[in-house]
Order: sequence, then structure tokens, then C-alpha cells
Amino acid sequence: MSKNIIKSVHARRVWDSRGRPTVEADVTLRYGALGRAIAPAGASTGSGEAVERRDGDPAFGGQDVKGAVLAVNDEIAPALKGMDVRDQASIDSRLIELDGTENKSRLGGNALIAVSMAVMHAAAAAEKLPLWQYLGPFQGGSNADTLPLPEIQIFGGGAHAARRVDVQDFMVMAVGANSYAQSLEWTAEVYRHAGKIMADSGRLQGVADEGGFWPAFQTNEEALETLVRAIEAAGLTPGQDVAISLDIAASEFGHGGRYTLAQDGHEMDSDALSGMLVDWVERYPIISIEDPLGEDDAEGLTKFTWAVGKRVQVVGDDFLVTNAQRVEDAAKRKACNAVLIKPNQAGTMTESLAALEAARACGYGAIVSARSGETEDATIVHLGVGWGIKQLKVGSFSRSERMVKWNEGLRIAEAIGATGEALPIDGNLPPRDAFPWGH
Ligand code: 2PG
Ligand code: MG
Repeated sequence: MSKNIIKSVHARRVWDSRGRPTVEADVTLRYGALGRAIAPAGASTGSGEAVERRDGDPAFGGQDVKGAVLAVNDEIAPALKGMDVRDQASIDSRLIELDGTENKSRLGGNALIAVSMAVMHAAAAAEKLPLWQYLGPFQGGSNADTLPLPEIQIFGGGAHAARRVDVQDFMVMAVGANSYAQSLEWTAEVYRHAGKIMADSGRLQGVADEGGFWPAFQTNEEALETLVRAIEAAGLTPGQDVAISLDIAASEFGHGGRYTLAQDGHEMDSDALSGMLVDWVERYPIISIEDPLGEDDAEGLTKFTWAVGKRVQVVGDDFLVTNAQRVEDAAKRKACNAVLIKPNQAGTMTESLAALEAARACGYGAIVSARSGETEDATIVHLGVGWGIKQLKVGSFSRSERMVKWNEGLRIAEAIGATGEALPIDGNLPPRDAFPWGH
């Protein structure tokens, strides 16, 4: 039907939450339906990610995206004109073919993901459906009836806080909440109390890139202790109501199995870092650990998963880069038991979905995630619901590029629940003994 046919594709430069240029794409269909999306940007990026195209000239520290915008307007737009937006797979194949590189560096991963996401939005707009609702039936599933469990940052460290502490994300997951709305209420209290604890001890110094409090701590562990205190101060039980989740982002401070924890003043090998994290798992109510070891330390990841994989979700981000083949390879070596789904790591929506499907086929859990450089684009929340991904990570509980996503989840929850109440989170996190391997 012509209402689904692409009439034009247009990109422009807009700005992200770090004040850096990024790519916005508009896909307009024959009868006027519009899909719009903005590419996000990471700071702690995996080396296997689709490459962002940045101009590298003196403007904006080399971060400008004029080339990526031109790539959309001059090359991608004519190639997609006349295609049917319901056929996302063919459109994405066309994009991949047009780019012609392994890592999407010619046209730019940022150009491709903005267009690929905008195509999906246009398809939903043509059906006059919100994206989450379009995705279920139109991509072989059924309409989702639950919201993902939020994974919300309280302290931001690593590459998002000038490496003030080594660990990148100290997060909470309200595992005991019985609705999406309640998980946000509980997290709001934890966030507020964490801020108060920091203020009372003279350590409140604003927020890091994703809105988590600036980690003015002497050690990584001090952040963990403070997090437990904040959960308790909020009147909640650590581990039962609200559990801790960490993104170590170890590729940022280690290569070739050697790690340097600047904050704790330690140099350690893979086994030592693993041992330190296992010790944290034993002493703190930690339920999930992302990138505990570097992206090049597959052996270390296998050992770590073996050590704690039955108790804790072990998430591959830099290690798996939203890549189906990598997920399959990791499953063969039993490294990690969950994958982070970040569409801009893959470069197209079809490849992101393939990574999710690979995860499901391998018994891996999945978390859909934003980047540290974000905008008002809330696509990933719709993916979480529409693709039935059970966990959602979009940063902290402040700054509008984060809140726009949590709030979009509230609207979707209201639309799903006939009474306007959010539906139960419904076993989003597998029971601790259900993780596929380890002991
Ligand atoms: C991550 C993300 C979000 P970035 O590592 O998971 O926290 O950070 O977008 O910088 O890669
Ligand atoms: Mg990460």
C-alpha cells in the first residue's frame, strides 16, 4: 500500500546530552506519515561496535557529523526512496550493502541507526500505532503486556565521571516492586536518599554524564556501601526490595588480562579482578554485573561466569556489542549469561533484533540500553516493550534525556493496563537459580 512507501529521507545535525553533534533522521511516507529518530553516542565504546562517523576537523573537537548527515541526504535517501517501510529487513540490508564496510565506517553507524530507527517509527506512524504496539504483531510477536524492569544508575563513574572511581555504573533494580510505576517510585526514594547522604557528608558535587551522583569516594567499595545505606534510608530492604547492579566497564581500565584500578591503587590480573568482584557479590546484594572483565578477556569472562553465573546476571556489553554471532560464540564458551542490546552498536534495527533472537536461542537474558550520550529520543523504551525485552537501562533518575525515557514507560504502562495502573513487572529477572550455567 502506498501509505507505507518512502517518499523522502532527510537528516539534520542536532545536539546530544553532552552538547555534541549527532544525527537526526526523518523518514516521510507518501501520505505524510513521519518517522523520526536520533542516534545516541557512547563514551565507553566496545571496539566491535558500528563506527560513528565524525568529521575530525577542528569544529566541536572533531565531533561534528556533517559527513554522516550528507551520507543520509546524498546517498541513503535516494537508495531508500520508493521502498516499503514494513520491510525493515530489506531496508536494513540495503543500508548495509550501501555502506559496504564491515564496521559501517563509510556512511557511519550514526547515519545508519538514525535512518533505520526512523524507518521503524514511520512504519508505526503509517499504522497510526505507537511503536511498542506496532512492533509486537508486525514483527512476528504478539502485543506485549508487561514493562521491562528498570535498571537505574545512582552513582556514575568510569568514563562518565572523569574516572573519579573505576566502576562505571552503580545501579539499582527494584526487584521487589510489583509494577513499573512502583519501581520508579522506589528508585526515586533511593536516589533522593543517596543525594542526601552525599550532601550530609559534604560530598555532593553534582551529577555525572548519565545523571547519577558524582562519585566523590575514596574507593569503589565506598560507593557500594553508600548505595546499601541509601536503600535502607529509603525504608527498603537491600536485596529483597531493591538489589544492586554494576557495570564495571572493565575494558576502560584493562587490556590483555591486566587491569589497573586507579582508585584503589591496584594493578591486577584477570583472576584477581574476578576474585574481587566475587567477593563483592558475596558481601553486597548484587544481582547483575556487566562487563566484569575486558572485551578481549573471553577466558576471564568464562571463568567469572562459572564462578557466579548461577547467582548473578553476567552481562556482556563491550564484549558482545549487540552482535548475534558474538552472542553465539560467547554461549559456546559459556561466557556471560545476558546481553546488553544497544541498537547503535549494531547499526541497524534488524541486526539488533538478530542479537536479541540469538540471546533468546542461547538462553541468555537481555537488557535494552541507552547510551551515555542521549537525547529526547525514547525509541529504546518502545523496543523494550514491543520486543518483550525484560530489562531497561537508560541511566539515572535525573536529567531530561533520561527522564523522557522513564516517563515514556509510564505512558506505555498506562496504555497497556486497562485501568490505568501499570501491570506487574512479572518475573522479569529470572530466579537466581535459573541462570544457565556456573555453580
Ligand atoms: C554502558 C553505557 C551506558 P556508554 O557502558 O553500558 O551506561 O555507556 O554509552 O558510554 O557505552
Ligand atoms: Mg556497559
